[in-house]
Amino acid sequence: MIDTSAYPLLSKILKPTDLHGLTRKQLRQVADEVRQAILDNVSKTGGHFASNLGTVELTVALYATYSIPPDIVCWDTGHQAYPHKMLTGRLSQFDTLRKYKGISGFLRRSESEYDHWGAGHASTAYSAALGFAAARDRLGGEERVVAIAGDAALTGGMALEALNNAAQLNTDITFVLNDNQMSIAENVGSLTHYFAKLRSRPWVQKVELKLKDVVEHLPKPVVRAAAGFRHGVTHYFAPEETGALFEELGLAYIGPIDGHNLDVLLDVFSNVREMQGAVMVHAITVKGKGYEVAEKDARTWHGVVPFDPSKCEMPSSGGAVSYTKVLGDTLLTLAKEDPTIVAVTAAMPDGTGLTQLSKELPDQYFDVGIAEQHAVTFCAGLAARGLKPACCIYSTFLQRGWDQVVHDVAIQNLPVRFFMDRAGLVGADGATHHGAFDIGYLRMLPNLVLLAPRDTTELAEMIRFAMAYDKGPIAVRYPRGAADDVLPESRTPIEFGKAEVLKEGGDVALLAYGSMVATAWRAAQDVESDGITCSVVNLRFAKPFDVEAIRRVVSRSKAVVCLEENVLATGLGEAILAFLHREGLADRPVRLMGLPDRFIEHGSQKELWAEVGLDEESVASQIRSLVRPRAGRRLL
Ligand SMILES: Cc1ncc(C[n+]2csc(CCOP(=O)(O)OP(=O)(O)O)c2C)c(N)n1
Repeated sequence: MIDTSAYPLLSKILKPTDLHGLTRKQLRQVADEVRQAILDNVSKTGGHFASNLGTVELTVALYATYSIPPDIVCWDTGHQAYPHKMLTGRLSQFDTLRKYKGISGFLRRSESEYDHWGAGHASTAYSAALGFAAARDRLGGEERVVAIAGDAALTGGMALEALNNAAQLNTDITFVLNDNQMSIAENVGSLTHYFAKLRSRPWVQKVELKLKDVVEHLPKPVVRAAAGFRHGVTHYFAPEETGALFEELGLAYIGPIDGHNLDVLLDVFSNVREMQGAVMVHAITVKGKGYEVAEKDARTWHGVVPFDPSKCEMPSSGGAVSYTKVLGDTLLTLAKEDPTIVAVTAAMPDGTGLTQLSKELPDQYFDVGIAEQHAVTFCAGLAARGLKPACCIYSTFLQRGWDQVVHDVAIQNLPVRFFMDRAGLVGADGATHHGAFDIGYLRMLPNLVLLAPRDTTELAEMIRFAMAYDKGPIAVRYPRGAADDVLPESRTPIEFGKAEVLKEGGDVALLAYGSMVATAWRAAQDVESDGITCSVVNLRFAKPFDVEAIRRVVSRSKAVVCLEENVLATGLGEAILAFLHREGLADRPVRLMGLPDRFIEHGSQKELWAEVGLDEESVASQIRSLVRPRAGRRLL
């Protein structure tokens, strides 16, 4: 529990309606205390930083003017909703932010009754809020519905799909566009230029009377007749701008407004709450607001590790070379040698390791925005016309482009190379970000080859292998962070569909995939002290897996353990078990180790591996239980 006495007014706000009745001066103080609390606490725990400093006034103003409950607020992604958490009774828990069993870094419907919408992936809030509004209209209710999304979230197709649907539903809803001109990196695409154009218009400063006039003097049926009313309001505030995109979509557009000017925000929101139809409030904010270095370099300060706030610098992460860096470096080297290689990211140049490549080879680099579906099909087009696309993407975000992988890549058998970072448990980002499903969702697809390296050196080899492979789609999955360097340095070259047998032993065959190879190796060493001998197989390929190596090693073993950092349902273990049955090799005990059939929350990777039984100790005890089912009795 943090000491909340440093925030005398904020600590008294336990729910949004506690803000009602406070003077504007007091609301200003609450906002200042929220900003201070973000700095004090996120600098200790790490977490999303710049985005949250940018939403302080927006949140205070919204919660001071809307009535929550019953009103509903849907935050997009949720990485900018720490002020929301602080105003909904969770200030004292900020020392547990993103920690094991602590509060999540995103919104979770299970965490708080005020988290109306859970997220982690971007661009969902507008759709969800429309669902809330349409359900209210059908079920009967008076609550207002608000959705807040960043400018980069609008590069995601789903947000635009929702806006396209909004006016047609003829429902009352407030969309807020939190425009800070940034994604994690600079925002991309034509919409961002369009927003810049809107930003250049005179800012709305005095909304209250004008808007009230409009609302009060329009008879209800006219107000309900959405188009006329909306255009009326829009033109009231922005007479010089016609044909604005939002207007054309049938929304009333109000903006741009200063997203840090509490007075303006309070005026606007208290009036917009009374408006009918779909309204878009365009608020201009500054990512990192109030912490100078973060304002200047919001990209670096988007997400932070613990830092000393007085020093104004982010400690360097140091340590072993990450998988992400190896991807970036290797692809850069290959792309320099071969100009037909192109790298594609969906708004994650830093996270996927492509930043250096983007600087050195800008013509061989594409950032398509938060648009994973488009990224995949764009790569399919690039491949169809003869380039060699590397689609660099997190495992969790490729979920969004799955139909595109099936329909546009696999069915057409196009040689798109997928490099899936953050496969397995990612740690503090939690359930929405774990790469828990990709083995299943890719293994089932005809034509697609799927592999995973045992360490970073092998990743580099697999990248070379994948970029040279041109017979169809191929995907390499690798985990967050750096590799465990426990494995022997001797290596065999990557061969299509071939595993690498690292160690042979007669008792238990450990068939391990990707990140689990090192864990299997450590567990095998551990049980050796009990006289138990294991084979350790680095499977390398999940599809096609090496039936010969598996047949050979298993037939010499008394028991089998399959290990993967993926849900067991649809995982590689299930496929191997089916194979062993077909081969008549399932007559010995076979254990499948992987992620259980539930969503895993946040925590350090170590804590989470221990929780799900994928740490070295759990694997070793599984091996012992196979060899000695009852204490002291060797059955096998
Ligand atoms: C589908 C998806 N792709 C990528 C991400 C990674 N991501 C997290 S926040 C973010 C940038 C969001 O920018 P914006 O919506 O403008 O909000 P801001 O941080 O600027 O407030 C990205 C790309 C994600 N969360 N979801």
